[in-house]
Amino acid sequence: MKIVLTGDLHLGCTSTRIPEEWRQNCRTVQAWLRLVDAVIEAQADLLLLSGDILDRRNLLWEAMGPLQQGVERLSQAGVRCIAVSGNHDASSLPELAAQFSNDVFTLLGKGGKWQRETLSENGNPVLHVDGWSFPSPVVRNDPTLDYPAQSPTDDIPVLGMVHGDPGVSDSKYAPLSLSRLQSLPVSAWLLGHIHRSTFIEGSPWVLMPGSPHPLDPGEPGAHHAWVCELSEGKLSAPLPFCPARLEYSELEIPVSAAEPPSAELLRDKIQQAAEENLNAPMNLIRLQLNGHSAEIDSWQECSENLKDWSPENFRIEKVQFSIHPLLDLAEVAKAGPVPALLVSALETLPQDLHDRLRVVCDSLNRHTVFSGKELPAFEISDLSLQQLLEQHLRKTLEQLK
Ligand SMILES: [Mn+2]
Repeated sequence: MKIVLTGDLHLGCTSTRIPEEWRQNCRTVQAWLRLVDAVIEAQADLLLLSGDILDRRNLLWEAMGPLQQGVERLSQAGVRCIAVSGNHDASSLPELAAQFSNDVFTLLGKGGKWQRETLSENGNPVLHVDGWSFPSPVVRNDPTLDYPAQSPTDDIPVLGMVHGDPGVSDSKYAPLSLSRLQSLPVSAWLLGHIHRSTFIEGSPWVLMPGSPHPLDPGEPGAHHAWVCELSEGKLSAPLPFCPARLEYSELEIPVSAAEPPSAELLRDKIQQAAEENLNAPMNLIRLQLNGHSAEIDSWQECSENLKDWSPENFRIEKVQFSIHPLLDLAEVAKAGPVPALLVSALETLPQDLHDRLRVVCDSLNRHTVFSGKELPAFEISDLSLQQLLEQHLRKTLEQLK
């Protein structure tokens, strides 16, 4: 049995900050219809939707029609949909579900009550799907506290579906705890709500599928649905499926003091970085221009011209200009004891200062939202620590000058 997993489509929305000519292809409705085609083409048996399928801020008629059409086409191709509702579609998804028979579109866990649907293959039960739906847009309790955690009476795998906020215990969007999820007697979890995708191995594995189409620059990186196989009573780990046509990304372009400012050179550098780093047919780039130069104003002018540039597969959404004046460090060091100290720190960072900063960074790392052993903590590496310090020391020296 082939299963496609996704959530957070937010039908009715269009990605932000995109050029007008990309608009049509950056509607979430468009992404949904492409996903439907891909699911049919892959001959999947089941499509699982983990909430926030419909966006509450947008006109429902604009989203409801295409959702309905997609479900109908899937049903004709023999693909069943099973969904739970999220904070956005707590009331609209039940409305949609009411228009279909249960074997075409199943909304699990209506009214915030856990519900099980057992799927069969050739007349034999092969998979239990347990789901819980938002009864209203705000839910302050962890829904898994009511999960009927009786140990399964058969050997059939259980896939749990719930929309909620992992690791945020005071969230008003159904706080979830990853360690609790992984302590329950299920084989796999499909979550919804977080738009960036994360897969956590283990038993059960936990998939946060992310949104299959990105909505704004705050959702950088690859977006896609996922696919897994159920065979011989085992669910395989999910793999990316149907990549989004749009990707938001950040590109760093270094400029060296030896390079004379030129619009052509800048475009060549960006083009090369684009070829090396961009994968989607449409990419919206936030550019970081880094380096040192004696001709900052000219570089500034070159970067302003980038706004009118329309290459085939990317647009520049924003330029973060970080080119700093050239400093003759030997000269600056002569200005007094403090500049001399800073210059020497820039050349070789004293070990005790490095160690103390390392401690601060480690404690920052531990304070990120997904801290603890459940997910890897955000890393401030030694290299980025070095760069961070260099930036600040240089800034201080520029001001002293
Ligand atoms: Mn949500």
